[in-house]
Amino acid sequence: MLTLCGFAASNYYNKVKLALLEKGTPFTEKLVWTDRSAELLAHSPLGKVPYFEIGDTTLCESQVMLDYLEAVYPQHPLVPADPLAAAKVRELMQFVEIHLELVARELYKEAFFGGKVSDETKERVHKQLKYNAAALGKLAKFSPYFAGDTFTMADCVGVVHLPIISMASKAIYGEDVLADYPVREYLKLLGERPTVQKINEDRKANTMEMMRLRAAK
Ligand SMILES: N[C@@H](CCC(=O)N[C@@H](CS)C(=O)NCC(=O)O)C(=O)O
Repeated sequence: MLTLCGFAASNYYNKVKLALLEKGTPFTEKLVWTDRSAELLAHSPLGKVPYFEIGDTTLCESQVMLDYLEAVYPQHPLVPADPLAAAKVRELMQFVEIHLELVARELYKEAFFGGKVSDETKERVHKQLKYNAAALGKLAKFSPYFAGDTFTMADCVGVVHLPIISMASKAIYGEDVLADYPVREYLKLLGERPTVQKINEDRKANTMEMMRLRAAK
């Protein structure tokens, strides 16, 4: 039995959870906050979530976790059988994470958590985000799924990261760097899936809990 560790407000946690739900893989969830505790660092080298507990070992890095799932539970595949088509799906996922999510992440402190990001960082990130967002169209399909006509693991990335990137850029720059893409229609389509509805419900509940704990500090 797999245990998914982390918290449901995390986009990377939800990427993996959505893949588990879509594949129908049995799993349990363990609530782990990113508190840099010795216990967490013993399981996840940088104290990041998500990670799996599998027997007496652990596995971190969401993409590696998805690839492990695909290898061990090949039923309900989330990548095409053709190796090149599968690589194209992963290319899109990696592009979004390295060139959009990780870039936008520098804004989250101010966009979502009441902190402050320097003007220099905002300017640098804005330039990078605009440039990278323009290039997303070379890989993303939205036809109607993120990587083409079938739901794939790229959708586990699209549905969790695209809204956050849009929200962060709107909060900081007053403009959505993804405005040229049909993100709203895409999220509406994916929102019809019970798996995505479950992710969204759990995310909202966990975000409330996170805010309650912060306020109590
Ligand atoms: N590359 C990692 C990124 C995971 C990540 O950044 N998780 C965030 C939560 S959404 C986290 O653990 N942040 C706490 C920290 O960086 O200390 C993955 O794909 O799993």
